[in-house]
Amino acid sequence: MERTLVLLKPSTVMRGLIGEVTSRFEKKGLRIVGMKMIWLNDEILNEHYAHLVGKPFFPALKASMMRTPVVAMCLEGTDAIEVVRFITGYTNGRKAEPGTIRGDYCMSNQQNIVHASDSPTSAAIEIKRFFKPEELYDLGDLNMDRLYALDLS
Ligand code: IDP
Ligand code: MG
Repeated sequence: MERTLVLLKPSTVMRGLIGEVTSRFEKKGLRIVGMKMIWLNDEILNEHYAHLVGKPFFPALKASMMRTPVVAMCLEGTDAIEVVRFITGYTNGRKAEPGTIRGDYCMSNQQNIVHASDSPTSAAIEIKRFFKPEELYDLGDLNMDRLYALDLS
């Protein structure tokens, strides 16, 4: 069972899509084990997007991430990191496949609806960045038989 970090970006908040996008993850069968709104600042964004410092769009990206609070959520499931990236779709919304979240909800490369951790290493770091241990819940085997049936190992 894996956990991954998702942020619903300010474009999602401003466009009233929090419920719809959250619903995509829930309907897929990912379990929400932590969820809250946070207003991000320079410090956390410099850390979170450290791999993009120096890119020409970096200041605009940071400004766009601070326009409203974001919704941070920790999602749990078998192969959750890969599954969430797969249903999130390609970074640029104009190139993302229809059926993916970015493909269905945005036209932007920058304001592309969600952030999703891209590897087990970054998921572990990012979950810690946005959640204290006591803000994450253990749901035990709740609904597991319906979500996975005999897939469980
Ligand atoms: P990802 O979100 O698909 O993992 P990254 O390359 O990690 O993509 O970039 C992080 C975020 O930076 C993207 O989600 C997007 O908001 C923004 N971004 C990435 N590349 C560009 C670009 O070429 N122009 C504008 N914004 C970009
Ligand atoms: Mg990334």
